[in-house]
Amino acid sequence: MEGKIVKGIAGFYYVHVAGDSTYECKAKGIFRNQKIKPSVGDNVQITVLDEAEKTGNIERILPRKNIMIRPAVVNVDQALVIFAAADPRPNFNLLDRFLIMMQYQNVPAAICFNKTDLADMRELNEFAEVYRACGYRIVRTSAGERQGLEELKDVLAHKTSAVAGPSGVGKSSLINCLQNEVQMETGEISRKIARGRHTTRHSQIIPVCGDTYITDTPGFSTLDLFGIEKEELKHFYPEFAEYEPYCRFGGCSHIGEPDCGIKEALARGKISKMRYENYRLFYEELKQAKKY
Ligand SMILES: Nc1nc2c(ncn2[C@@H]2O[C@H](COP(=O)(O)OP(=O)(O)O)[C@@H](O)[C@H]2O)c(=O)[nH]1
Ligand SMILES: [Mg+2]
Ligand SMILES: [Zn+2]
Repeated sequence: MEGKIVKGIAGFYYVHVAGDSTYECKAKGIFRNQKIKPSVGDNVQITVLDEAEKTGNIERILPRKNIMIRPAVVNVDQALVIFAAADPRPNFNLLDRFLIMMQYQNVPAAICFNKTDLADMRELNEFAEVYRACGYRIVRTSAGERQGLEELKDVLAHKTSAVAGPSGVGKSSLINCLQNEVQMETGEISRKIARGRHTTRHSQIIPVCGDTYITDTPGFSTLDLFGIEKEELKHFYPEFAEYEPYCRFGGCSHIGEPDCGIKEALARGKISKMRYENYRLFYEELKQAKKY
């Protein structure tokens, strides 16, 4: 049988077989045979040991499409970066870091602004427009009032999406709105108690329906631009591409050089000032990091 590892805890792997159910599996012999450790997101072949008990053994890990480091999930089709429109206010520095790291890992990203019920919609639409103009698909939702869920489902359909975003923005609440099988614990209190079966302490994949999967991952509020060279940072800004041919210098960093297409586009309001300012900050950060 073939399935997908949706969760791994203490040497057990939970393998979801579409249209069937979830088997608790060991992975005896896998490391010896394939020299890799099973990971959440792996498509695997299993043999059933006990059909009534739903236990099995993983026999083979099928080839991986990609590997995401943070969150640690394999075979991801896209990232869904979730921020709250308010409470907490979106941190665009962090949003840009997420987008850069996803692009660096070759994972396309869509952005979800949740808690629209608390938002100043005019302000939110302006922010959304900045990112839409960069080529990102944007969804606006309220898990609280169950708004925007159809569009969100449309973005997720037939894909495995990795959720990313800071704590408290409503990641788990949204996942609960999308399906009924697994109810994640939500809110401040549950995070403090952290004893439930579905608190977000490990990465896990949740079947939404058919071939649509979503991962819930612990939120994180800082993100290192790990592994990126300052010279390649500009490649992770999709909106730069159109204006780069107008830079005088081929290797233009768009910081201090004269006749820079990006800075001209910035002056004409074609590139977002906020996005560019973060670019400069990140560039400087990567430059400093290199020194140590
Ligand atoms: N007003 C409002 N509150 C929300 C919404 N979505 C989630 N919340 C609340 O925000 C808090 C954090 O939600 P949670 O799903 O645990 O966030 P996570 O840390 O990103 O998984 C909880 O108290 C939720 O009830 C929303 O759309 N509107
Ligand atoms: Mg959560
Ligand atoms: Zn330039």
